[in-house]
Amino acid sequence: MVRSLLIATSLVFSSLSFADVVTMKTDLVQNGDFENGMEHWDTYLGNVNADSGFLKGGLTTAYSVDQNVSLASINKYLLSSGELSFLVDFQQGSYISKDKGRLAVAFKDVDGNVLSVIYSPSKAPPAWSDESIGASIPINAHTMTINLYGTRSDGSYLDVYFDNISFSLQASSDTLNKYGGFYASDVPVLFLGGLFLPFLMRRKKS
Ligand SMILES: [Ca+2]
Ligand SMILES: [Ca+2]
Repeated sequence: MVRSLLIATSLVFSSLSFADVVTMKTDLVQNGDFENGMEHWDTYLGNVNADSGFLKGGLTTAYSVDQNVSLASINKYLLSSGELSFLVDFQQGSYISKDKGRLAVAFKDVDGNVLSVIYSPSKAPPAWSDESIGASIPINAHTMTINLYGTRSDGSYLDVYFDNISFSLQASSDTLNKYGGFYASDVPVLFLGGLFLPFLMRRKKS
């Protein structure tokens, strides 16, 4: 009896694991491709430019650049379910793999308290590299800050490059059936892949 219950439980978990995961690319991060210079991005440390259509450092030892994003357009029932995740895709590069950078995503509550911060690994890819980070979104998240950070270890210029930063929302199809679509306005959703696919793809890159 105990044994058949255990088997039944593991079957339930494995079938949940293979539920469809739905990914929707949003336009919540603006000018993530830096084609409009530094519009929507604030520089808090060092100096940067986007003269070539991507972010890069100037004659500086470190830079820190932020974009603050409201999450008000997201379906609040879905958000408060605790079953909503995000994925940030971006491209990162460097000059001769010396100066390192990383991207971070911070979620804050309505009072501006930080609820969680997720960091990409600090690295200096030798050529443009496709990167992504993801995690669950805290239930009380009200705003999000995308932070780009670079430090110089070689030469005069801080050669940490970022481009094509995009923000996607993810939830299982079961969760969406229960709480509605991703947005308060309930935009139709796009169905993609299995639950483990994004994790496997991320693992392969690291
Ligand atoms: Ca660009
Ligand atoms: Ca350098």
